[in-house]
Amino acid sequence: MQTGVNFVAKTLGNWVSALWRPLCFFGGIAIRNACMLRNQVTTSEWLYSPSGPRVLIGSGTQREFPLLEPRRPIGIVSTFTLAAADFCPFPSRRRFIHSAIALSTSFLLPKREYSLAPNPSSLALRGTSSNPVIQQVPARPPSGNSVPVSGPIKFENVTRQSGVTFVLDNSVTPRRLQPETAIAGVAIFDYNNDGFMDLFFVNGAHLTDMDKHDPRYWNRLYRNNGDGTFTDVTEKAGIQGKGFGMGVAAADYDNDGWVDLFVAGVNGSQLYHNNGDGTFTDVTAKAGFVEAHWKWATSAGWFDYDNDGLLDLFITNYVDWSAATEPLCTVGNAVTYCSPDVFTGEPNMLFRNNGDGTFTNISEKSGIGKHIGKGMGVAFADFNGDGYTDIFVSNDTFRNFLFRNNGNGTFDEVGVEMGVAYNQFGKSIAGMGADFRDVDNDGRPDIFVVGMAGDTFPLFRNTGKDFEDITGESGIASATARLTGWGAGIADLDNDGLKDLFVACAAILDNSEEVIHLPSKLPNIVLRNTGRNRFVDVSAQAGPSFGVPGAHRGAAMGDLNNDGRMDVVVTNQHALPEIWINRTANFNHWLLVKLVGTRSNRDGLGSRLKVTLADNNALYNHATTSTGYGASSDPRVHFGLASFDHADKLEIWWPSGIHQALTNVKGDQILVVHESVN
Ligand SMILES: [Ca+2]
Ligand SMILES: [Ca+2]
Ligand SMILES: [Ca+2]
Ligand SMILES: [Ca+2]
Repeated sequence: MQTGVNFVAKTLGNWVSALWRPLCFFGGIAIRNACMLRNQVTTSEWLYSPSGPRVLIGSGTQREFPLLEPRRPIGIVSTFTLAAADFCPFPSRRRFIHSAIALSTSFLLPKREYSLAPNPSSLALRGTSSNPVIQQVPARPPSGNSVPVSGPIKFENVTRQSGVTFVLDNSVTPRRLQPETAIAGVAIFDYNNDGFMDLFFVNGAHLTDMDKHDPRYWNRLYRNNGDGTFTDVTEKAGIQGKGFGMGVAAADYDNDGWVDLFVAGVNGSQLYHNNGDGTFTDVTAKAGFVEAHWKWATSAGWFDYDNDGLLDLFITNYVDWSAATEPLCTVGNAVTYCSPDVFTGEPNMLFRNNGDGTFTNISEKSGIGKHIGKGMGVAFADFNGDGYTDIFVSNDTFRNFLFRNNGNGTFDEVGVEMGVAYNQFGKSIAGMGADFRDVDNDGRPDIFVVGMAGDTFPLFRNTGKDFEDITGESGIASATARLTGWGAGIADLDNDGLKDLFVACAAILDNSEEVIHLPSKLPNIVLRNTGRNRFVDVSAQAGPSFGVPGAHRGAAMGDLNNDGRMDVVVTNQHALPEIWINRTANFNHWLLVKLVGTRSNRDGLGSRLKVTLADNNALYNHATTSTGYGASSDPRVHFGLASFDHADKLEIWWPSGIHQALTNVKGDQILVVHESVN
């Protein structure tokens, strides 16, 4: 963006009104009026000159506003149209200005912000909770004794040489039926316990009969051979599937040491038990699931809501849909996928694991079933540090849900009071994928959720009391305002100790070129965490093939080649998936922790981990496989250690309540930790 734009930057105070007006101006007449109404600030005609305007755009923190004068703001105007339209309705003027300013800065100055140097300290607040995980909160990311040579985050798409030939088939119909655009997810999991993460892809079915008999519609399981190649073992595993699939959730629900699979679908879902010999058995009926349970399920996730050592199953349901009743939706002469608004939402479901291979539907009893939404992604974390795992659900064109686990078998939906129900403009977004992790290493899990163009992708920072929307000031709003995201994940992609963001992007309409004159295929994006809760879009530096657009959907995160760099697998409609091997070149160290629960669930899901480095700074993460949209990620808990070759201390708070501490843990290894019952 610096091309052709000539800035003058200086620091001034009290330029709030002057700075604010041009942002509204960019939004056009309607937006300008809205701003005038709320804030009684009149627009200046001199800004409205269509030829060569000198536009003042502020940036910086609240007290100081460096001014930027783009002498030739070509190309800026169009971006601000969208951003300003969203910013103007912001209820608090001060906050609005701050957000808008942050947005303008990061948009105008990507090069200035883009730094490969070790990161400055974060803005994390210090914890006050009595919870031991949250209590000790060194606020700064690690700064090592030796400076790491940090190259940009880089990915290489290795699908073509990997042997993975899966093509996601959504069975496009002339009517454009709703499930077509919503598919589908992917799992990164180790089904044969050889230490290499394998891949499972969910596939569609023939429409409108929802039949999977043609192998083109089979779900596919690929064994990771450990040498960069994968072998299709679908038939041997007996896991071709049934019906029109959506999402997948992997975990060892029966604690036998073999990871099992739940596949969520439009017309029924399936539970597959891993037999430990390379085969799976469909145990859906045996486990107590009946036809009446099934609604259109998009995602699912395993977690232990009552800490009894048995993983329970949460299923996000979307809308009440059938091919027979779906209306024909059009824009002009073009048939399009309908807005979710034309369908009735569905409640989500929670099934308790009885420990004998069966499950009990406790959706009503737990309070989960009381809330009707249009569920898409689901992510777990203990946001309030009470030792019980909570649930975040993103809803499509409906407010997000945050189910607080009360620890007594019930949940309260607290999305509104906690500040995560709506985006910073008070708007419900077309929520898609979500991840729920501690991005600023203050010991409190934050929430990242993605939506459609105009929503921006909210980042909700957990303050310890509630969540603060930092999408604008973090730089994420400007990077994502024009994007539509599906899969999403939070992971430290360059092992510098700060978790970064990855989003699989594509429009919802496959004919959006025709309908709204916008591309239907989009490139994925990666946003680098530069500390101080700031993120920079580094997609352009992420490798020569990274910017290739696609009809991307699900994204799972994990380390496929066990080199400590987190890889990403993205599904792509009518195309091969993208297996993005992380090629980031630097000298940063890392740690992958594979948990083996004994009193807790065997996968250790829900465990909270804290790494303390030699400079007393701390890093936090927790064990979960439920990330993004319809995706299931590597269960191992990843840490980038920056320049530190070891962790002074690794602490684990298991769901059982057991606290375990290891000292002087060597970095650059996959560490297996068995839950200590002493
Ligand atoms: Ca494996
Ligand atoms: Ca199992
Ligand atoms: Ca990072
Ligand atoms: Ca890797």
